[in-house]
Amino acid sequence: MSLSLKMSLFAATATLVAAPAFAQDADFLACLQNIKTEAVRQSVPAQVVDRAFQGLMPDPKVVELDSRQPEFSLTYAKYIGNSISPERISKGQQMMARHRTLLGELSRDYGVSPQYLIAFWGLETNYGTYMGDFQVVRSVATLACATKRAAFFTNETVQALRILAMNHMTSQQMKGSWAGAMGNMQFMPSTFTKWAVDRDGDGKVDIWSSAPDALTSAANFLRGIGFKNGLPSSDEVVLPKGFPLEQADTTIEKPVRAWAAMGVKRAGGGALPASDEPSAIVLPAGWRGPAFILYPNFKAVMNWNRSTLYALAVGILARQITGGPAVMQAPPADDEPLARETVIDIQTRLARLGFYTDEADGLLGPKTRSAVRLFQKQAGLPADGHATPDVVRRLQQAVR
Ligand SMILES: [Ca+2]
Repeated sequence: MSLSLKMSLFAATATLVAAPAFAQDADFLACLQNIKTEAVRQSVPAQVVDRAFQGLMPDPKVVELDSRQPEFSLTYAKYIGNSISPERISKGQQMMARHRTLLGELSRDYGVSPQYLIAFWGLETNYGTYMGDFQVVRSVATLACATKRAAFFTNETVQALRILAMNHMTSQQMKGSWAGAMGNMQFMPSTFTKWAVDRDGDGKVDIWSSAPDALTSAANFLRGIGFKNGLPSSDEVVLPKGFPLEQADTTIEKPVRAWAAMGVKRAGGGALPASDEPSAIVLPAGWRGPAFILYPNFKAVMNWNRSTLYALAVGILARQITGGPAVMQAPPADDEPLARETVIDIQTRLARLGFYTDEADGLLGPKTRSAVRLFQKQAGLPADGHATPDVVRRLQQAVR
């Protein structure tokens, strides 16, 4: 699911790069034959595979979408603005009310807070309103046989075939995103075969049209990836004056009490929970924007989708669904998404300063942030690791 979501968010600002040539029919058929061998080894009846693969051709749309590269990094402001809307919050509240009994049972049986299940549902498919119309077997077989991620998608295709076998459905009925994410919660086939549950007792696991099956499957998955009722995934906080900004990083963990002792408070002024759980502070829009403390459940949310902005959005939506406040601190208005080529440019300059040793890949990851911090320190700027247009300009002037 992480894959499809990130891709779909990027799609709006993506450029088309040259699509790889299609595999020759013979290559595609040989690839399908390999997948069939593995599926049969995993107890999928051969006739189920044959029916799914009969006349199957690679999907050129899937190959094209897979070849797109994000042109810009996403900013916190843009991501959260796209993810959280008054409509999404109020529809989430309606869903909480509509499924109250089931959600209460799931909270008791699986230890996952209802508002998180509803928040994932809202972010993945807007509560089931867009689940994708691609044929999943065709999508994942195309990705297995015509892209560089063969091993991952070979397994996904095998798992998709197992779903056909266990659910007695046709591959035409099994719909999803172009990258194979399915149903209300956008489960990849391998997530489905490992975690999906038949809750309504009709003998089929239907994550497309049964809300009980979809929500229970999400609860089972979320528990499986480490979510526990207790502290939320994150809280907005206010940092005291003089807070050492280089400590605001996902890699620096302290007990919640230790941050409180440094003067970190909840946004709005309340005290942090009296807890010894490990936690980290992040500044997703830099030191001028909101600060968040990340509790252990944040890591569980990241196991669903490995994007910090996605995980922050889950926590923000979950809070507002239960009537909690919106994020109080506005992000700076002059923050801008950086073009991939700009990120490559600053990585190259940071490397010349000896601050960055990785490949210049155009992605704003932890190593780039850490290199930006070193430059900011040297330049006497607040060391938040956030590459604003101003930081980029100063770096370009400093390193020619
Ligand atoms: Ca069912």
